[in-house]
Amino acid sequence: MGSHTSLDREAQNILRQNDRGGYTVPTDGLYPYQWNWDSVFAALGFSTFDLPRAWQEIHTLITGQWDNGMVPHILFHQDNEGYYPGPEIWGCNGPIPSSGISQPPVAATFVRRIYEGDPETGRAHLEKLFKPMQDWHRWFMTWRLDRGAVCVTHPWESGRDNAPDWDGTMERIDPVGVGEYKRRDTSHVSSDMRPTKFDYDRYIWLVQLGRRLGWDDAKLLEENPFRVADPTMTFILLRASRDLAALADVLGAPRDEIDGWISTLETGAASLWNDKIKCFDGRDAITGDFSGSISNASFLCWYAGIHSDEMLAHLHRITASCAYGVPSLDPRDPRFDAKRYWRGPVWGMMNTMIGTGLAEMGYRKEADALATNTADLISRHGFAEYFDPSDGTPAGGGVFTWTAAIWLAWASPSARAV
Ligand code: 9WN
Repeated sequence: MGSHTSLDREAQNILRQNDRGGYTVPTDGLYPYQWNWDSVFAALGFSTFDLPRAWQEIHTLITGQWDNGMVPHILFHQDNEGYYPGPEIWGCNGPIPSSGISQPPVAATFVRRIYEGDPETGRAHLEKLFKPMQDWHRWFMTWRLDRGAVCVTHPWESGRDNAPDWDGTMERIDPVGVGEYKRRDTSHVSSDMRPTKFDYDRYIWLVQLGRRLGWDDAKLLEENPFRVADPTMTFILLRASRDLAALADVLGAPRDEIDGWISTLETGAASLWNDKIKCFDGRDAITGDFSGSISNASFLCWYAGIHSDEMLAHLHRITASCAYGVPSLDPRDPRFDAKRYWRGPVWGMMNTMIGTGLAEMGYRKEADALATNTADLISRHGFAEYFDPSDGTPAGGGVFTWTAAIWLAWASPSARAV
């Protein structure tokens, strides 16, 4: 186990190493492009030691914004054979070759935090970024609501690709005509840590559907069988809208529209409560069925400013049941799979949002315990993409950007000393 200052240096080196000039890849090989929420976490990490580079990361992300306000989940700045599906499969027409879906909008929250760290230099950046972020939020509010909760139209959009939240919906999709394709992910990482072929056929089929419909939101709303109200998106957009409203105040911009979104999203968040399992849960917007899962996204409620004693009880029970929390799925769930991606492993960036929410809502003890536990995990097992919650075995990609970033900004003892 290294000292925390040498780990701080190692984390900085990872960010530098994954920097491709203006944007950061999540990890070399497995993910060779700019991913949306990874990039915002990268900016947060950079802000601890290189502020101009942090701002540059966000500006580069925004260069990919579509005319309708959507900010894509992947920007394909350069060709690379190592990832499938690439830009030619997505067939999008944005300003930069991209995917046709978005990802959880963590930007306004971390832009606010970076700005508040140095308002003097941050002001000019804020002036440029505020409108694009508001346009992006408006796009979600226009196209993605179900009873006020935010829906995803592809599992990749939630950022929790193979979470059990989508199982019921995925089962109803017949990926007819998907054809032959060659996955690249399993040439970088063992297949038992990745989504199954069942999932991948449907991921690709949904991309083909979007492309056929020209990524037209109105047509997708009618024809896409995948539409799930997602706790990740809903809690993150709610939280980010509160931060956007605070930024509007800083700039003296009107905030009425944003306040309206906040109250709609509060109703939406409440609609994700599954009383059967006493937990916030994913809900199929077409059938109305809940997925019945207690996931790490369920615990983003505090990050969104929502108190819940029942969620606190789940958190205590689950974190007591494994060496490293918060697992992406309740270990008691029969679908739990300790190394398979979003069906069990621990993700440091999710812990950062959960811990931030806990601290802000006054659960100091739980917040500190989670940060200490995550710091212990990373110092013993490295900067992996995700980890087995039972013993910390690193899984997925190595030398991972967002794990390094959250070390620097949240988990490291140096981050907590400030
Ligand atoms: C698809 C980059 C991304 C993360 C997601 C994570 C994973 C991609 C994949 O990697 O998804 O977007 O190919 O598996 O699930 O959250 O942004 O790190």
